[in-house]
Amino acid sequence: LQEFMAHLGRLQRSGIHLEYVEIRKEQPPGTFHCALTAYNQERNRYGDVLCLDQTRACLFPQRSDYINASFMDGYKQKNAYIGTQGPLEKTYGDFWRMVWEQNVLVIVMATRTNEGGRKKCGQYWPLEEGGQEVYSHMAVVNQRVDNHSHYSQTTLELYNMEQKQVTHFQYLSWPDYGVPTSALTLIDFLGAVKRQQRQAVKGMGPRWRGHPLGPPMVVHCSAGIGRTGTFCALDICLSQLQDMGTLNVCQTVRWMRTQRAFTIQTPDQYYFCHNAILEHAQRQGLLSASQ
Ligand code: PTR
Ligand code: PTR
Repeated sequence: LQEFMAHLGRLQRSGIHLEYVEIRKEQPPGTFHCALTAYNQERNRYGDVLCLDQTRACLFPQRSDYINASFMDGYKQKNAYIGTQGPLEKTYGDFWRMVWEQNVLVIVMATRTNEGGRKKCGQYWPLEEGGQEVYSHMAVVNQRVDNHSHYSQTTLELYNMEQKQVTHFQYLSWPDYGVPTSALTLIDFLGAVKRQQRQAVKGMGPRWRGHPLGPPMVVHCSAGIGRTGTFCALDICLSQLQDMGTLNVCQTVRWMRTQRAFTIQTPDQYYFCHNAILEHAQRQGLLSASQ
């Protein structure tokens, strides 16, 4: 943490912005062939936000195995996340198939479906308690909604051959290209998400034979790069801090961008990661308030 503080002290805000400008110059280390085939193109929400062939989360092959989604490593956990775009009506079935096939327990949504009169993400789950929808072959039932001040938490049951439960978390105060109004409320949200993931993994018992931290969490916003990247970077850096007492935002973001191209969209989002960690460290008493 001392090292991180010294680094921050040297850079100041404009220096952090410049560090991000340097990161942005690096080209994604792979190809986008699959995302660009004619059949798949209309399955991308944004023509300029594609996923790398090398890290994409493939569906079990049917007509196409494509969804705009990428595996991303977490802290000491390979494929801790699947970063993806906000589902399009056309891809609701693919999205739920991915959730089912990857044994996903937790979905994190960092956007609203509409912002500023523009559609940012489809309404891909039944919104009301008791509601149910069928997406391709999957029935999704809304069991319960808990509203918190900055987010909502929804328990969903999926029915295919068998039944599975997934918890959907939606963070409500984060405009795209922007940063959340409060770092600490986002960190509290992250805490709630992680608690649920831990609890759900425990609930799987010996049926789960993968990484002890469980199957990947699905994280999405509208394009699945700006807010999604910021959320994952923050999770990774806070885990680094907790485990090692230090962290490195720059390396974390550079690595993340090799897996889901273009993650973290603005200098302010990059700065926000630093600031959020500082606020967290202050709250935890790791720093005096004057630092
Ligand atoms: N890359 C990790 C690190 O930074 O330490 C090492 C690691 C890799 C740890 C994979 C756990 C891993 O999980 P899995 O059980 O999925 O291989
Ligand atoms: N070309 C799109 C646009 O600018 O409209 C790409 C885009 C959209 C990029 C949203 C990032 C966005 O934000 P987020 O990844 O946080 O949803």
